[in-house]
Amino acid sequence: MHDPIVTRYPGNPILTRQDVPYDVHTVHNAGVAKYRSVYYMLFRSHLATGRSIIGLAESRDGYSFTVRPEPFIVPASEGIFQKYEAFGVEDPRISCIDGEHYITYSAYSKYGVRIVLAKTSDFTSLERIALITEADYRNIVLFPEKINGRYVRLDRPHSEISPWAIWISYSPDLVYWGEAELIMLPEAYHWDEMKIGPGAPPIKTEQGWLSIYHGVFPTMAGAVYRLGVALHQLDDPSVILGVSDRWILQPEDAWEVTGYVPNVVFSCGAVAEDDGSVKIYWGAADSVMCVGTAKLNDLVDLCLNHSRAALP
Ligand code: M1P
Repeated sequence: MHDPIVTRYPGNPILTRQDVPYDVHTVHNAGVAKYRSVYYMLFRSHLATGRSIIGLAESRDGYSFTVRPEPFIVPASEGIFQKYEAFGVEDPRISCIDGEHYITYSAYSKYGVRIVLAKTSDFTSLERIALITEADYRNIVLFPEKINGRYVRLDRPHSEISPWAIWISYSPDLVYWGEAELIMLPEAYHWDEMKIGPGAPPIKTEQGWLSIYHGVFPTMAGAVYRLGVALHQLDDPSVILGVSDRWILQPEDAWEVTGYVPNVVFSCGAVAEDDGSVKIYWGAADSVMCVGTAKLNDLVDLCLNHSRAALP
């Protein structure tokens, strides 16, 4: 038996629907950013309609969060965003680039799922910038700095005929994206064989960009969502230096195994700390929020020394 790579916080789950001062049925799939010593968590919640909104919670230690009295993002009531957010907003990620906090989230409507780019400077007001994909895309993460003068993102388009895999693309201005390229595939008869998708925004390490992703395995009792890691080359993140052959986290705790969607751990956010550790946040069973810690060096080592092929 391997030692756990991720050490679960003993106080999990750290956020549940009971902590939210308005009526929601779940709390999950949160993007998290640390800014001026405060952890900001944007979390998704299902309403009684089955549609989702996004709330905001704050913390001084990354474990104990207080939820703001009102939701932070609800479907837009006017303009182009109203048309594409009508069925709800989901799975936010936060990337801090040049002092601005950019948020990418899924916008659902009868036209499919697209990604909205928004920004906030203070986690009080929100400015929607643009819809940055067509339908059907989910799981978009922005790299936290420009690389070779361009913004870079990972994403996960999905269709009936293509594998649900991780792609990369580039932008001069965060709005117009291009030069898309498939860089990582699920591997057949492997823990991530059914589909994969980017999780938390990539973290810069000396050896490369560390990307936490989710991989899905089909079973007779339904899909199992686990987390894995990949390492991208610093000056050209389309080059994957290694993908860990083993997962770093799988559903084990009771609230990960049962809930709104059973057997799911799903990350949209991780915070690298000054001591070389990383706090990884995950939604458990699409129901509650959890956190655990890992050493960045251990995750990099898994990618480089216990690798499988990125494009098997
Ligand atoms: O229910 C598990 C997850 O399923 C979807 O994720 P993906 O498209 O990457 O498989 C999303 O609905 C996600 O929000 C959800 O947690």
